[in-house]
Amino acid sequence: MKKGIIIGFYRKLLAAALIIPLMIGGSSPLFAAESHDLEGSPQEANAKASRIQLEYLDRGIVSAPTSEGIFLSWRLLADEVTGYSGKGLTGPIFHVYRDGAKIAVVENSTNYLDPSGTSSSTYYVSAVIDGKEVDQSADSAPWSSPYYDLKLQKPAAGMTPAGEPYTYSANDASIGDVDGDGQYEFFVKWDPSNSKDVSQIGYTGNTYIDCYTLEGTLLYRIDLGVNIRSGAHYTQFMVYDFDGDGKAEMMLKTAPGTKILRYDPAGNMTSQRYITLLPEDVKAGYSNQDDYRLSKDGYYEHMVSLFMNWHQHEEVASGHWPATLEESFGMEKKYSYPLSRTDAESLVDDFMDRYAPQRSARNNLRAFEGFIVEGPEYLSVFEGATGKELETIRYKPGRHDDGLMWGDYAMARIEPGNRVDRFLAAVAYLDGVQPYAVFARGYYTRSTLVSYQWDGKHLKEHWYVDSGWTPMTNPFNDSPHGRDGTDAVFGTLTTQGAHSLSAADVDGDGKQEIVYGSATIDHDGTLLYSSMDVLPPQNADPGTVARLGHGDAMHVTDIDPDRPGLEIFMVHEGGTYAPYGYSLRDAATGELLYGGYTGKDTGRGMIGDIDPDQRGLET
Ligand SMILES: [Ca+2]
Ligand SMILES: [Ca+2]
Ligand SMILES: [Ca+2]
Ligand SMILES: [Ca+2]
Repeated sequence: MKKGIIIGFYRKLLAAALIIPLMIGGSSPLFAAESHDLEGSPQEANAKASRIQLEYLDRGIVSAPTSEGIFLSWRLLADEVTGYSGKGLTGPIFHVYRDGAKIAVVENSTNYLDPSGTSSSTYYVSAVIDGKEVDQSADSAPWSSPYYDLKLQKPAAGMTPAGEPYTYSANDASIGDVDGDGQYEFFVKWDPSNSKDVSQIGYTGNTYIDCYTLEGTLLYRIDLGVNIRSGAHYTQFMVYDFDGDGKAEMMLKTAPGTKILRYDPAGNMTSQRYITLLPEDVKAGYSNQDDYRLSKDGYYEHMVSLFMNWHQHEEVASGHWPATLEESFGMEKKYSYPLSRTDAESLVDDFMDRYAPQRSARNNLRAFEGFIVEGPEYLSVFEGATGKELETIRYKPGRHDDGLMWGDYAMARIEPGNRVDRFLAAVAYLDGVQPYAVFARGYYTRSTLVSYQWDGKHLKEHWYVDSGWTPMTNPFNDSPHGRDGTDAVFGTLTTQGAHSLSAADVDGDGKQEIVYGSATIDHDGTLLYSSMDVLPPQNADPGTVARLGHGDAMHVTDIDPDRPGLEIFMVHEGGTYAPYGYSLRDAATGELLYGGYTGKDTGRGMIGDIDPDQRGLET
């Protein structure tokens, strides 16, 4: 068959549920869902699978030279799966061809090592059902190396407003078939050498996201602009075919100044186009030329303005926070309110030069610069193949302020712009049929998640989860971590989030939940559970019930095959305020299976089958 015919064949398959996604959200939930399904009748499983809107991908055959011959690997497509055995999924057998001659019959596997293969061999495989070859893959010629080197086009080096030079290196990546030919394209995030953690002061270079073909052609570049800071927590880009037209879209947080750069085949830029600002923002005077990055002086002014308006802050007016800043800082009352500019400046000086350094020697607010704490925040959808902006909406929820309400000034370490700017995202089959985009903001204090459906034209909000603010008696001296948010339903979500989230069907109904660190949001946006336990005797406050809490690493999959369903392994940061430094939980209920108190921030954790003599994975 010619390639076009093969593509036609696969296009037909699109209607019937296709390939098993390789990975979603760090686990393979659909795989797990199907395992559940297969426990019922195969007919039922196939009926369910046929409703799921999956990626349309080709056989994906690749060949690579090894010291023992040419290694071939290809895909098994979802509709080809007939069941499973102790060795994994079962499906068609495959005929392997080298230079037009059949050299092997492969059963229960999607790879083959050809000891007689050479660098000039050409391969294809055919799936065989009921003794008949039902398709034929594209031809594959071995790579020149055991890996494939996709050439990237590194952005030019730059200079910050403070005169610091920076360069670029490739960072996060994602994949999606943007043009519907069944072959993945590649999305690469460029990270400037001065990218910053949200707790670190300073300017950063812009973040870029490139889209390349497998052959290395740069299709376009999204320049996020100066109003999106660069760092691991700021930009989570989701690449997926959300509307099921066979072509992937990209969604991510944007801001005025974000633009799409296009190139000719020689790599020369041919056009640049800014995203569309919301009409009310244009009316309010915002433009794509804006630069909201705070300078040191700008931050000082920002604080003067905050202090001058102290008397009318919502939490002050309601009596939750001290009526005066002197009281907040533990000083005798000196000034009358509303504060005059002179008095506000005196208080900002005192705050920056005395109060903050007294809280922690590491607080250096005079040097605070490079953060973005004002200006519109957007969520944009881009067409995967061209980078064309399809829709831009307001990012939900907005930052509200520079982190004051988020507790960024409350702890000993004063870190404006920290907790407010923690972002996570995922693709999840919330209804068991379609992929939804999930975007999350905050996890140490106020914790929020919002899910969207993309119909090809517009984002439609599906559900919204918000813990509410964590109440504080004094935003400049309090401990907001581990405290319930104001929302009656989602208040316990605070401090449970991790640095990642996972989409996984934890209760086996075919619909994916969001495993949000130590809590899990059910597929319908309700709270499934928020894991808590009693602090052990060696803790400073034994007997108290506390959250399992935040952690830096989390893994969700069928860790213990002898227990039904999935398990969650996580490490925890809470130290003496957390019941466990590490925990294994039942993913359906959050029930603890095992865990250990460590009394310190347990920062890293991993799972894997390191001992083949023990069933299941080790943690
Ligand atoms: Ca493609
Ligand atoms: Ca699409
Ligand atoms: Ca479920
Ligand atoms: Ca299990």
